[in-house]
Amino acid sequence: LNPSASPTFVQVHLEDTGAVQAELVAGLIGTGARIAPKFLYDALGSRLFDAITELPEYYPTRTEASIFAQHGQAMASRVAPGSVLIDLGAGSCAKAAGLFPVLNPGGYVAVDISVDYLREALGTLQDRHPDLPMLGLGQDFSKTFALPDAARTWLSGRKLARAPRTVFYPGSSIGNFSPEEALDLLRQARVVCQSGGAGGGVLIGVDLVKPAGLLEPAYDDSLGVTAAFNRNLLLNVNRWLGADFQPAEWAHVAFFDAELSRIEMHLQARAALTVRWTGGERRFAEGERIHTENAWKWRAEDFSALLQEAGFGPASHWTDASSWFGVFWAPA
Ligand code: AVI
Repeated sequence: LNPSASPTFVQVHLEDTGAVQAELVAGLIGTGARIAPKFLYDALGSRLFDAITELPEYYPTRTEASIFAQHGQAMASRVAPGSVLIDLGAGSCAKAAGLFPVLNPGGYVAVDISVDYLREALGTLQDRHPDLPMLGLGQDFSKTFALPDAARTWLSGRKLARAPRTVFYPGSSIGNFSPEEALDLLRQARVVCQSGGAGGGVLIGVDLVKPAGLLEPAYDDSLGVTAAFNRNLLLNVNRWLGADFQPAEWAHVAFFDAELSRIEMHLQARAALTVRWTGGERRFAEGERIHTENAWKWRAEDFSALLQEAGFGPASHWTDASSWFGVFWAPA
């Protein structure tokens, strides 16, 4: 029996319902209501996000793909062959799988909040790469990121404990963290990279600063898919809290704040209304907003400096012809 012929799955402890509810209520009752962006990604939200990536206005996904296609070989000259590719927010695993032929990893660890989401994708991928050891890790890495003991045991069992580790974080998901949070995540990623053999590092996709006229339509598209994605968060919150949000009562608002260098997404009450949930309620005035997401846009030199501040060595990066998006490599 080939021990690597089927993927292994490990689910790391998830927050309990009470803690999630307490976090939601705290965000709703304060002045300046907010709901964390993770609530955008229930089953429907994940599908809507997939649809967003195909919209004409949403340039990041296809621009990043073009950079991988054009510069994959150059990236491969930095990434140690045989390294363990640790894919953060792997989802369908498609981006990493597209790079297997050039990066030649020795193992693949797909990390996403739920192993259930990974099960199908990783199973199919394993059939296509029967000799590549694969681990699906159900982990919310947004607050703390470290490989759990079960993953380290799995790596040792496949003789990968001393293989270099490449943390792969495409899609500009790092942009949904504030600069301070991003620094913290990168520091933790470096510890993971350093815990294998020499030659580890990060390979990370970052959306770059550009005029508001290009950025804003990407977050407020003409078909209204991003608006549906944003409003769907309310349906998810209704399930978590037993709340009675009516999505139609909320307008999608997205704009670029050039000073903070970030897109902000909000939901804005179309009229005065009251939202009730089990054990509480909140009155919203007409025009009052709930802040649901930020997407920071980086200048390439600032992101290289952030990598260095996190302890990484000098970064290389590749962009498209218009410098809309950057893929960065930095050695641990
Ligand atoms: C997942 N993340 C990188 C997306 C972004 O562009 O910030 C989420 C998104 N929000 C609205 N559209 C896409």
